[in-house]
Amino acid sequence: MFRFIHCADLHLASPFSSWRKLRPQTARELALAPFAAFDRIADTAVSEGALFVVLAGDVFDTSAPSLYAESRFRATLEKLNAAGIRVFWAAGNHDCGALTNSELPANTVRFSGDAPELHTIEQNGRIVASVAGISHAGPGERRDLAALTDALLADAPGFRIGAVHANIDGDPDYEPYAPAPLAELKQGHADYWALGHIHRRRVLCERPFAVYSGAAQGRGVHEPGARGGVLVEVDDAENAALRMFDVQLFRFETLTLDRIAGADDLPALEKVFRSSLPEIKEALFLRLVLAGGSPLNARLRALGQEELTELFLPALRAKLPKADLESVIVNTTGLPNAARREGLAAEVAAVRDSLDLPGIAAALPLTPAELAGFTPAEFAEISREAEELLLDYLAGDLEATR
Ligand SMILES: [Mn+2]
Repeated sequence: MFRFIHCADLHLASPFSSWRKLRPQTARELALAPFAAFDRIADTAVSEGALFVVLAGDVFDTSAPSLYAESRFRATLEKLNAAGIRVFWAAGNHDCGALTNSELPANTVRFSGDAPELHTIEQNGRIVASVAGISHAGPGERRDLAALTDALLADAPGFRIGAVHANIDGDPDYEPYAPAPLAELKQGHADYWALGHIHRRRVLCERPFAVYSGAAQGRGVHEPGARGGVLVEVDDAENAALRMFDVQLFRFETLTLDRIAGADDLPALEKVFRSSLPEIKEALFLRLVLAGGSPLNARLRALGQEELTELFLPALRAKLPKADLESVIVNTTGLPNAARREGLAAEVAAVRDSLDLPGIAAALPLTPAELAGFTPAEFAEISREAEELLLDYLAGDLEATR
């Protein structure tokens, strides 16, 4: 039995630039989080007795990482080196030019961008695994890196791992770098494809495994949830078992409150907010979205971002002490004007009474049998809903009803 760890998309030295202006201290904390996340992955490798770690690209956010970023990365590689854990790094679109000509710690292989390489891993003097991979040669990689890598695995000994940063099966949310169809991976020689590029955790298939570990630290509300790496345990019959483990220092989540029409003052709105909060006890950055009709619409819209954050932070902290607000988005609309609505009600009722309902029913694309399927109570309900809808349209903001 042996274990290895697969991770990807660390995006070390990601700038978090959108935070800098408003909250420089927070920007600093966020910028350090990916380094700490990688360090936690290394700690997991050590504590789980992993033989090696596969980095499937976008280790750095940039091909020209700062000396600080490089030194933090090297420190973690050295920690793995000291524990006798090897590291295989297949660079992606973001880090294709990073540390290409630098000497790395003795445990670390950075795959070339020119041609795939194959390395074997021994345990107690016996080869238990082969790792093949190739880096992106430059930004905008269009070669089928999986196919190139697979060719090397054909006669490789032990459990076979292919490491590439690639868009498998053309995920439209991500750039089409190193594209390859999943069918090709399934028919190839690998037992496990360690993939990077897609930031969500995803097991594309088993036998062989084709796995996106996802990013190790979310970088905004577009990357919500728990994140980390994959611990793979391979038994002596080369059956693999996967365990996703979390390392993120912060989580990002979005909470949308779109039923706040009844909250007509601040305490009422705070109460809805508190009771809707997720039970996430760890460090959390929450985006609060207020939507739908609200009697507080105009007063909410009058506030700036800083004021909104200050307004809701105490209620958030009261329930989740480690949470912070990423932002508060006000997408509310006004409630339909009550007085105007009342004035229109009689007119709408008069229209309803003048309608030739049997005639309308006959014109519907329904058979008499289908129409007969509605009970009188259901007809009354449909009629009432239609009336409300018409009143909303006539008296209020159209969006308030959608
Ligand atoms: Mn990435």
